[in-house]
Amino acid sequence: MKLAVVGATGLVGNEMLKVLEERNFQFDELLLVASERSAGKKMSFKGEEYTVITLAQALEQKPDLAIFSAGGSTSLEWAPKFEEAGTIVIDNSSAWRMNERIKLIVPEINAKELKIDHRIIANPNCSTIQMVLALAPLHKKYKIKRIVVSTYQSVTGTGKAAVDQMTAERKGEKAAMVYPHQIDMNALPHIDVFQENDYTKEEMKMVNETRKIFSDPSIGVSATCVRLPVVGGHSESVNVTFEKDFEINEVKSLLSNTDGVVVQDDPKNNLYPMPINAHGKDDVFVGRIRRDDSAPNTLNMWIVADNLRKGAATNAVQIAEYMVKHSLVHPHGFDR
Ligand code: A2P
Ligand code: 11C
Repeated sequence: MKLAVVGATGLVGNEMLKVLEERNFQFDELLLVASERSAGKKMSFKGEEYTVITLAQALEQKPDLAIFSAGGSTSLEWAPKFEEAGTIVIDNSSAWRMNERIKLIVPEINAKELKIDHRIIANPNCSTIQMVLALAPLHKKYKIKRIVVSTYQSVTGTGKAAVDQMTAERKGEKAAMVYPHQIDMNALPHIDVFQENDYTKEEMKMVNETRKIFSDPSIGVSATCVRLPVVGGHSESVNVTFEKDFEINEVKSLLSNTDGVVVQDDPKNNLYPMPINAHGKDDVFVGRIRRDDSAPNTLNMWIVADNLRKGAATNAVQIAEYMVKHSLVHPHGFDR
């Protein structure tokens, strides 16, 4: 099996390599791919040195599996070329997510939708993944009617250049501006580009991706996405209304028994999820679980996860693991 990591020099790519190593993902050959700017650069994986190559060079080598985290336009242009060459593409960008022929997968929720003819598979947006993972067991039991979510997102979601902007501002140095405003000591209610309807693209991803993952276009979702000068993870305040009523203890127990979810909810001891603790972890942390007494069947909770892990690299590697386990990736040399 020949594996390509596209965007290997970026923040998600870097996390991807850590996750592949930690989970001992099996392959025979690894291609580290980035832009022409990085071609020839040396990187190491499990103590071995690799030379970064371009997308064109990687394509010539016809990898069996490629995990893309190099932005939407790169995926839009190159994923079909790899697909054509017989490569399975797991794509972290927003380029393919809402395409009807493409599956949008959070393995714990809908991996069963994956079949042999799916050659490009989309990884959802980080803020969507952590929210739907925590909501999935509750949706199954009580059926979601409406979600109102406000996010508090880490600068790592934008990439390396954004972390550099924040760090320079913090040191009082001149920063190369990635955001339209200073990010350090600030909060920007602006993630990704504004749409015709005055919501941002990030907000609309939360609406549309949630409906697609739950296969339920009737779920109401209203999102406000905010960037904070934080690294380590995205936090979300989620207010969710169900069709059926619930018991708080049952909600906590359902969440505690969900794979990939950890309940941290002991307000008397100041225990609640925080990005500083989620950093580097694969789980989604949930706390501040409480009834919203202002509306029927409505719950408040606080959801935190490392956006580079379960929000990106870990989820993508879990998709790859599922596909290998279910023989949906053919080893190198298999006659396609
Ligand atoms: P490079 O380092 O050569 O620019 P981040 O989100 O942290 O900024 O990382 C983005 C990743 O996507 C990097 O690995 C970057 O490579 C890669 N990338 C960006 N544009 C392209 C492109 N046109 N072709 C291939 N890789 C790209
Ligand atoms: C952010 N959620 O935090 C974004 C990053 O659609 O995959 C991921 C963008 C995407 O800025």
